[in-house]
Amino acid sequence: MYGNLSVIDIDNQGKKLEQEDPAKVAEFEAKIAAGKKIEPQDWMPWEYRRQLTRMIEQHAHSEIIGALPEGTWITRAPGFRRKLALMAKVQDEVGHAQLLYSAAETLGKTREEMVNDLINGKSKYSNVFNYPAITWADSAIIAWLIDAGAIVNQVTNSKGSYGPYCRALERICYEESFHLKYGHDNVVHLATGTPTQRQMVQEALNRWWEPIMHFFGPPDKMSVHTEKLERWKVKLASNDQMRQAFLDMYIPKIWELGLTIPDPAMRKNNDTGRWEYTEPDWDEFKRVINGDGPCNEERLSVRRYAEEKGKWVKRALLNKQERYVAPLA
Ligand code: FAQ
Repeated sequence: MYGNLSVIDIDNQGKKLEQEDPAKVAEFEAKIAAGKKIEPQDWMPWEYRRQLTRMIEQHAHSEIIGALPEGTWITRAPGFRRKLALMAKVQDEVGHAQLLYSAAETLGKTREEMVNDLINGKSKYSNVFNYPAITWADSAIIAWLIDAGAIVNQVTNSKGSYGPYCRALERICYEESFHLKYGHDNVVHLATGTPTQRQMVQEALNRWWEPIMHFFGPPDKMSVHTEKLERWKVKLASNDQMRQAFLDMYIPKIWELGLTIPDPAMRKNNDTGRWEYTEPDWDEFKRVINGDGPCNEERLSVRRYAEEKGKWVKRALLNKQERYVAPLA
């Protein structure tokens, strides 16, 4: 499964936590408890390596697939200034994928293996990018609220235990905060515009609300990995805590713009301090993350096409001695 194991300890490959040397595990966990970072050359339990590889890889795939729904709006963005800004944002997202693939590679899985697992449908990526951006307002809602959700998650996790991932997240968050401002500006423009513009942005919010609620992952009671990831300070908050933090910050901002959350049950319970809402459809979530969403097929076929058509660039970069002639189509 792992093609390039030269930089990592291969002795513990595939081991369950109970099969690891307890003294090494204790030392590793003490380091994490003391707030120290784990670096690629450090000993780590196989399960930590496996979990981090899974999570960082899925995150990298999300960034690269995440460029697609908004990317389709570059040529149609209203005005030159917005075209430029959107182009820069989309370019940033692809750059985030590069940073994250590099961070995941430090754990031993090669980039080629990760890309193959993505285009063959083996790896997951964020549910939200399997929905279409039908109007310009959809692209505004993505840039504002999906980026906002991503920041809530990533600022928290950037304080985590694995050095390369945390450093990548820190840099990514700086750029995401520009994206969020850009998205907010677009939503404000539409929400304070003509009745048609207001209707357009409200309809986009209605379409995106459920995917956004899904974005933070299944409720804690259904989450498979949270317990282990929290124990090792990879996740510093649970899925429900992240969702609550997002609602706390963004529901007031959405209401401020006169927009309606498409969930009549949404309210803050002042006694518990928690937001109450209608549980989103988790069967739909499972279908979408397992390949059966509105755009899964389209997203992966675009990536397959890019991979196929870009092969000659990779060959040319990797083998500078040879001269390559770009294919015409
Ligand atoms: N989508 O046990 P848990 C962005 C899967 S970046 C798809 O709770 P965990 C930037 C999960 O993998 C967005 N699958 O999992 C941008 C697992 O399946 P597995 C991406 C999901 O890991 C903005 C199963 O469900 N961000 O948006 C999702 O503890 C605008 C059970 O779930 C990250 O990747 C989902 N939403 O918690 C780009 C951040 N949720 O692997 C362009 C890093 C869960 O067993 C435009 N990741 N699953 O087959 C994380 O923080 C965590 O992995 C969670 C999930 C919170 C996503």
